[in-house]
Amino acid sequence: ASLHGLLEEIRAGRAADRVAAPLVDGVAQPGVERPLLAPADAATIVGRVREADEATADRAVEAARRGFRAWERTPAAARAAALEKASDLLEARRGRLLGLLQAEAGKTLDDALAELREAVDFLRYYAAQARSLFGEGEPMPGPTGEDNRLVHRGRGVFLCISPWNFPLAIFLGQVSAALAAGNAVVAKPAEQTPLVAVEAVRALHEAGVPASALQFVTGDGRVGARLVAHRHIAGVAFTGSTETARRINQTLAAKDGPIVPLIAETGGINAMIVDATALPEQVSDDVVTSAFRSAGQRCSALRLLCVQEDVADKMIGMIVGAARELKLGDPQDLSVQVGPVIDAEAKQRLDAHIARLKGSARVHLAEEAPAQGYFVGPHVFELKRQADLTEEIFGPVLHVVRWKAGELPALLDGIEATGYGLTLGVHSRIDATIAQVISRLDVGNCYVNRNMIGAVVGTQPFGGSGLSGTGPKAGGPNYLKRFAVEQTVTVNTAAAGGNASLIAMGE
Ligand code: UN1
Repeated sequence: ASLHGLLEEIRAGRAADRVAAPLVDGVAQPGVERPLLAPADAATIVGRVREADEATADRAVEAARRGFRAWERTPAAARAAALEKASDLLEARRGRLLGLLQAEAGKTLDDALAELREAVDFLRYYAAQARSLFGEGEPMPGPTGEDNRLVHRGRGVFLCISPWNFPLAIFLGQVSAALAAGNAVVAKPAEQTPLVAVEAVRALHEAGVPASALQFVTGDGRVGARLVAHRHIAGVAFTGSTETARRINQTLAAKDGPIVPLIAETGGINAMIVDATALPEQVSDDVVTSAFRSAGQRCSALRLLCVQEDVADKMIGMIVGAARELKLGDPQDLSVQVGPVIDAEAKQRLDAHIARLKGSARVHLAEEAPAQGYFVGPHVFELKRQADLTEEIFGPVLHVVRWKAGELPALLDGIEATGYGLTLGVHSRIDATIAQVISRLDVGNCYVNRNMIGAVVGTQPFGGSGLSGTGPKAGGPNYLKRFAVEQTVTVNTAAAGGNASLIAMGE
């Protein structure tokens, strides 16, 4: 379709008056309503969210519990077909979804399109995985006269808590994986982005996921904490801050009853190592993309650029020159490359960090931001040492350090010592250097001579270790298994009446 046609669809999709209400068995629940303001101007009401209270949260878990058995008994192929149908619905509703991603989450059209693509990919990838993993079970080798199979099945009620920075893709990635594996789901979107999430839930319901198998609970961290503590939650998938993941883990550990797994995808202080042999134009391009695209609001984004001294002035100059050209503003304007940050709190945190660094670091770039809306201009600061950056800064702020030949091992030790391990970039034309960097760092996603964002579902399984997450990697071949329990079924096929088809009944 033409760009003009797409923009028309987006305009039409934006017009509707929207409310995201908690859905228990598909029925909108009462609650206090709060307007959702567009981050681009902090004034336009994009829609309203109706907040769930604790009683609603409890009811959603109970309802999911009742929905679990029927959904688990639905053959994996039928579950997969429902996810695939939902992916078609998302594509058919792209105007509305892109419009919401722009208005509610402040995404540029490029970012919104990439996110819609990723959401569709997650649905189709996990559907395909469900077919192969959860169908007949995996035949295991063994003696004749016996049939051994490893069967995967749902755990029960899975709680999915998702972030505002990918309100469609990560929301659906978690939910579709849990559903594909045969779990009932209680989904809690980020409090900033419930409108696009409820669209995703509606698409899944319309595509054949029973309302009882997918419950939707709005609200902030208090509601999230209530859900995590509920005794009938059998597993939790969480993407967000390391600190929240830790709190979730503590709550789960303190609960009575079965041990509950947590699949967490958290933050990073992602570094890129650039040596003197790197191609300057390529580095500049990849740094600007990795640090400033999506206004730096990706957990994969580049935070710490480490450049070899010999080329540092030249590289920093090129990067600053390119970053200065970025157009900041309302993401609904097609020429804009950097949109707003998500809310007032995010802006305050970034502004405070920037003010601190203006007093303590060398300032290479400090772009002004529009006064209205939650904007932060791109910044480039040079730090004296790697250890000066101790926390994840979630926005368009790039930190740079220089290293001299011989100092690389100590620099890598310092990066490793942060405990984070999400993404890593290496730019070099020396294979031994590339191998040295990658093998020293326990980082989930390593990118060599390219940018560090936009992992592709099924191609670049995504996720980190240490403070950055538990694994398994989203969009990878092992993700679904963590949402499931394993059951080994051994049938004596030599016994009278022994029949391997018993296994299908047992499933
Ligand atoms: C996140 O920002 O929470 O590779 C994770 C990427 C995305 C990052 C998602 N998959 O840029």
